[in-house]
Amino acid sequence: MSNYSISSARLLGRLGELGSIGRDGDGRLIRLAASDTEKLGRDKFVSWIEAAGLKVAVDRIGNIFGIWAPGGVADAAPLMLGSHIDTVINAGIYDGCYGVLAGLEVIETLREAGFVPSRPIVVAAFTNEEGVRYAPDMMGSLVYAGGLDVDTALATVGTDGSKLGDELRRIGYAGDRAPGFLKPHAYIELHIEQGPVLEREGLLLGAVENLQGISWQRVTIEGDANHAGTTPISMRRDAGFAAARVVTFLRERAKASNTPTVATVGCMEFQPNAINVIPSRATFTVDLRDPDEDRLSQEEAALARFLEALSAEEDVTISVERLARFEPVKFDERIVATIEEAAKLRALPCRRMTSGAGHDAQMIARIAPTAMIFVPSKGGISHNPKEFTADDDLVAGADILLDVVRALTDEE
Ligand code: HGY
Ligand code: MN
Ligand code: MN
Repeated sequence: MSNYSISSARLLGRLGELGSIGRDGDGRLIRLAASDTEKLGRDKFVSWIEAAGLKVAVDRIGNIFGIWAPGGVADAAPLMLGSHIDTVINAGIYDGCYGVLAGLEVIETLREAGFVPSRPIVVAAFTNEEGVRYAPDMMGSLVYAGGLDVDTALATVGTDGSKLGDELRRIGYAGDRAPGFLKPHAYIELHIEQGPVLEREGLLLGAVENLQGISWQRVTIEGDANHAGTTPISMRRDAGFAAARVVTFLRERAKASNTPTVATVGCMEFQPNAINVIPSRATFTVDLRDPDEDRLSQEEAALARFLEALSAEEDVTISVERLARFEPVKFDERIVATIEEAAKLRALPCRRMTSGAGHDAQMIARIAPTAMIFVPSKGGISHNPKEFTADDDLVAGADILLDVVRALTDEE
């Protein structure tokens, strides 16, 4: 198979351009799902799809698709590429955007090379992968895969009190296509690793064979506001202290276990949040992950037991709301092997690995054979403006995506 290669200038230029869209006054990149800044990113992506001569489609949850369906193969199930272009708060420029723009780049390169695929090729940008404004994360791909009813998703109320459906309408991305309107023949997602493994092992590519389970919960602890100076420790119902005990419980338990379990308290709010008032309420989130479903369930049960005991010891009331729960996912062996084969043909060092992060691929794997390709993250850093992947690695990853796409659409 003669080696095509993507246009590095076009891919890297677009990554930089998209990465400049949605910066706040302090230069932080923030394109939360269905926000004004994300609209600007969406508009830019749609303009690139149209300039490439692809058909644009938007479904009811706002997922955007660029469709290349050459005559004669238009009715075949498409090969789907993609990821997301929404970001976390103060994000890097590669998370999600790399997979979407590389997918578009692969299609443009193949069209320019006169390649005629055996099936349509589609690039997708899924709505609300990050889940920062509206939980759960990977929402657009979950709806697309039939894992969440679209009207239920559109009714989701965000952390800012907005409703997803209203916001999609407001930014002009409440599409008309039914989620799932294209049933993929296969789905491949190219993504930065967002972890330290490839860099630590001096490897360039990850053929991702599975993805760990995710559990998101919001915990509310109710105590009593009281005077910080006059209230003896023994008489306090201190929601803030109780919350702090949960944070240390989670870290100490994960640290003591010799398992890959990870636990994170990423958001925490106190009420009334005043320096001289004992917090009457603490609201925080718990993100638990593990590649093994039984262990993940055990961690959830251990937290529930701890909260019960804590409530009695600290004389506080504790309530828990589940925000997301996804079991670990195994990807398609044939596609993983195709990724490894493509790396071998280009003599690029590659290893099989697990994804620590959640991705749209874990949802689309419910409806089509799916796998992912990783490239290294410098220092394993992500969800941070210091997120970085070397240009050569970005281009090599996109070339491997190109080769895998050709292998999967070169069939007679
Ligand atoms: O949470 C995740 O792993 C993904 O970045 N949404
Ligand atoms: Mn991502
Ligand atoms: Mn992310």
